[in-house]
Amino acid sequence: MDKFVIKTPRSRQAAEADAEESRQIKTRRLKTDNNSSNEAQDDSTSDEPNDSPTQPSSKKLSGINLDCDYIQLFSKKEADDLYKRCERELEYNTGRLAQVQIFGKWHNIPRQQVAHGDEGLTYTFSNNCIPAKPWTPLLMEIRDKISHFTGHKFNFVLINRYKDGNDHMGEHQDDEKDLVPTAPIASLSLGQPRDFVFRHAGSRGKKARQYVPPVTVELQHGSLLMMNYPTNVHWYHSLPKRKKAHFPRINMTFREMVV
Ligand SMILES: O=C(O)CCC(=O)C(=O)O
Repeated sequence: MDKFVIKTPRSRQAAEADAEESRQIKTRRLKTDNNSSNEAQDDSTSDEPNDSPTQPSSKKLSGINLDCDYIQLFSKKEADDLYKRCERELEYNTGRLAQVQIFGKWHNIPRQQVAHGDEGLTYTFSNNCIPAKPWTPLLMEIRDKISHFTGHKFNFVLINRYKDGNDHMGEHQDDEKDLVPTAPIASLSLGQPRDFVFRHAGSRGKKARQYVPPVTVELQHGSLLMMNYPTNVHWYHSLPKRKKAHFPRINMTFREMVV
């Protein structure tokens, strides 16, 4: 069985991270490359590196009200092909749809973004309402593969493209009222591996009620992170800046929106 490694962030990492993350605090890190070991429960039957699309390995990530499954869903070749098709076919939002409003002022988001989904669905964050573009054959193919594997249906996908480690996503909860509250969010990563950090809601800020170590997962090319209920109710998540990440990454979060 694999093990979580509990360690203090290296000073270089801390310097690269967002301001909150740079505090010298202990964090749990789930090692996700095929050769590492960690404390998470490993549901796979073999220690061999996974290159088979039919037998993805799965690791359970759990903690206080934290329930996630990390799965290497696509082989390297499959993930390479999907990444190339995404780069050829996806068109990201521009103008107001690529901005957020904070204290009445519009700012460009530090990444590219687009949403696709069933007709009429929208996604609202930071005072901006993003309409879903129609599903494309590529996105339906990915959605259906994830649905087949997980047994969950999704009617919406939010896609973020990070050109390098400077692009990032700040700490937030996916708690929009449009989301079916108990439905899982399926997060597919393609391209540059990046750290994804969970922080317990009660451990944030000056009024922190309790100390729960943050949990960091490096999301690999072709991996799927299932964020199951009630993770999103109790934990925030972010994709911090990483200076050593030089290549683009595409993330798709498949969601079930209220209809
Ligand atoms: O790119 C990522 O992995 C983060 C995505 C995310 O947090 C979100 O879509 O809410």
